[in-house]
Order: sequence, then structure tokens, then C-alpha cells
Amino acid sequence: MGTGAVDFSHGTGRFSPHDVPGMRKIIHLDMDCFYAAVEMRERPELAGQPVAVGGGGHRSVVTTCNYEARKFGVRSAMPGFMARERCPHLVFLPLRFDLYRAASQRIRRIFQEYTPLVEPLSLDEAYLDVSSSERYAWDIAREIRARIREETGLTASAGIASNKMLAKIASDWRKPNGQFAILPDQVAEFMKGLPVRKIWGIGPKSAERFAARGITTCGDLQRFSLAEMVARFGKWGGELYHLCRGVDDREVMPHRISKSLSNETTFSDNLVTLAECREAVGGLARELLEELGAKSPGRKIRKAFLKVKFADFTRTTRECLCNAPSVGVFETLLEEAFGRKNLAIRLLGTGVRFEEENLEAAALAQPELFGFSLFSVG
Ligand code: TTP
Ligand code: MG
Repeated sequence: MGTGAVDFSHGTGRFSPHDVPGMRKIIHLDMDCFYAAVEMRERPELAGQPVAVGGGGHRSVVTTCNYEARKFGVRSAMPGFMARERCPHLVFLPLRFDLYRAASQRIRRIFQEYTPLVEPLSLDEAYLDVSSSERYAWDIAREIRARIREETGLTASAGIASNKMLAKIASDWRKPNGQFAILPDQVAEFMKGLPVRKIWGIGPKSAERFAARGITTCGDLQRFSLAEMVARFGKWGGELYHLCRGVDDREVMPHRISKSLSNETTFSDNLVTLAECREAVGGLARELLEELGAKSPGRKIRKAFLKVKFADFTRTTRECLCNAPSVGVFETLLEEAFGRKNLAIRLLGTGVRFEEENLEAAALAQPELFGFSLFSVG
């Protein structure tokens, strides 16, 4: 098997697994200005106008905006007043998660028709491993984008490469409504000029620190040996050594859907009084609620529960039906559980169970799927 099937010009590359034995073909698909695009589809009269979506009210924040608004400098996570300053004609719309989830489910169903190896990263993006297909990944990506357009009225962009990191970088290259491939024999050249900021895990702060040392591109980073990288940056340095060369062996992981979210603490000294326990439960509950808000937005909650392990290692769980848990709900559960045994408590935990029929949507709204923090201003 030769390399004859490789046909490349300006990112319109095609490659098949037969060219390089064992090589993977990964597609990263990402919807264009997703929430804003859904809103525009629902209101065709807004075509051509700058549109942002976000939380309403005085302290509103832009969640995302369409490309017209981006021309004015409007960006995700920007306070609403600043967005309006930059773009006085901005149409600012409230969020409608149900619509985004529905669109998201449809695109995921399309992905599943091409491969079972689909790893959603958020409502609007996913990795697909199409290595086992005989077809060019390039053609599969084009077909998927056409079907998304047909079935949802929305546009998507795609990146095609031999690993996840490169595919994700590539999907940004021809946005909106485009696709870009990085072929195996172009990786070395591509990485040399790539800003370090584009590497997963390097945020604006790390990028600044690198820049202060004269490192702005992956090519600059490549000058350090593996030993030097580990000495400077620890374990992450070892990963970075490979990533900055475009090497990334992470597999596409089809998603496991969690049915609950919980936390717990084992105390170094057992808790004896109800007041001590209430304080601990308050802390755990606040942490849980924060995590829920940040990582599982839009998931429907069915139950709240409290876990207790007593000094004699016996356990008990108290739970109640509850769609909107609060610290008070967990305190009530604690009061019920506390009276069960006349023993000190060595572990407490708080948690919620999600609605089961919502599992499909859940897969799309899960913690680790969000590569960004919601509404993170500044
Ligand atoms: P992105 O894919 O990052 O952005 P986008 O789809 O709006 O635009 P692009 O064309 O550049 O891909 O995020 C997908 C959706 O996630 C987005 O429509 C809104 C939401 N989102 C947040 O909730 N918070 C954020 O900070 C960002 C960036 C996006
Ligand atoms: Mg997107």
C-alpha cells in the first residue's frame, strides 16, 4: 500500500488508513456559533443582524454570538453592557437550552450513523474515530456536515487529522462552515508555526509565561529535550513534549453517562454533634451545587441524597424527591439520618440523581465535556 491516495492542497487533504498502517482517522466536528445559530434559525427575520445570546438582566453575559456580532468585537463571556457598547445594534436574546439540546441530539444521531466511536465534548462538538471506514475521512466529514445542514438547518465545521489534538485545532481553521485536514506528512511543518496557545491545556496565563521566556510557537517549545521539559514543568512537561510535536495518543472515548453526581468527605476525627455535621453538610452541599451549575447545566434532577458512614462502618443513605436541591434540603436529610444511630460519624456525602429519561441529553451536558467554564468573565 503506497501513499498514492494522499491528495493534498491547502487543507483539502484526503487520507485513508491504507496509506499508513495503524494510522487513525479522527474527525472533530464543531457547530458554528451554536446557540446563536439555533436562535437565528428560529427567527429568520434576524438574518444578517448581529445576534448574541446570554443571561438576561443587569449583569448579563454573552454566552455566544453570531459571526456578524464578532465583527464588532463581541465575544463569549463578555459582559452584556460591553457587548452593547461595541455593537449598539446587537440583538440580545435569552438562552433556550431545550432547543440547543434537541439540535444536539439530532447531530449526535447523525454521528452515530458513521461510527460508534463518538465522544461528545459539549452540546455542539464531538470527536469521531472513523479509522475503520474504507472511505476518506474528508468525504465523511463533508457528508456529515451536509446532513447536519439538511436536518437541523445549522452549519458545522470539521477538522480531520490522525489524532484528537490536531483534529480539534483543524476544525477552527476554516470556520464557519468549512473543513480542514492536517495530513500526517504535514504535521511537523504545521506544528513548528503553531502558537503554543493552541495546545490543549495552555491558557492565556501559561501562554504569557511562555512568551516571557521567548516561547511563542510549538517550534520554540520543541527545542527542549524531554528531560528538560519534565524538569521545568513536571509530569505535564512530559505530555507537552509530545503535544508540541503533534503527537497525541488519546483514544476517542464513547461517552459513559453518569446517573448521579456526588461528593463525600471522611473526617480525620469523627463528628459527634449535629451542629458539627450540619456545618460539614453545608460545605459539601454548597460544593455540590456549584459543581452542578458549572458542569451539568440543564440536567434535570430527580432526587437529592445524603450518605452517612458511622463510627462502626455501617452506612445509611437518606434521599428525597427534589428537582431543585438547596443546602436546606441536605440539612433536613441530615437531621433524619443523624437520629438513626447513636454513633459518631466518620463520613458524610451529598449527591443528586438525574432524571433517567434524560440520559441522552445528559451525555451532551456532562462535566468533562465542557472544555470551557460557563460564563467565566475575566
Ligand atoms: P463554542 O463551540 O466554543 O462556540 P460557538 O459554537 O458559539 O462558536 P464557534 O463557531 O466559534 O464554534 O461553544 C459552543 C456553545 O457553547 C456556544 O454556542 C455557547 C456555549 N458556550 C458557553 O456556554 N460558554 C462559553 O464560554 C462558550 C465559549 C460557549
Ligand atoms: Mg461551536
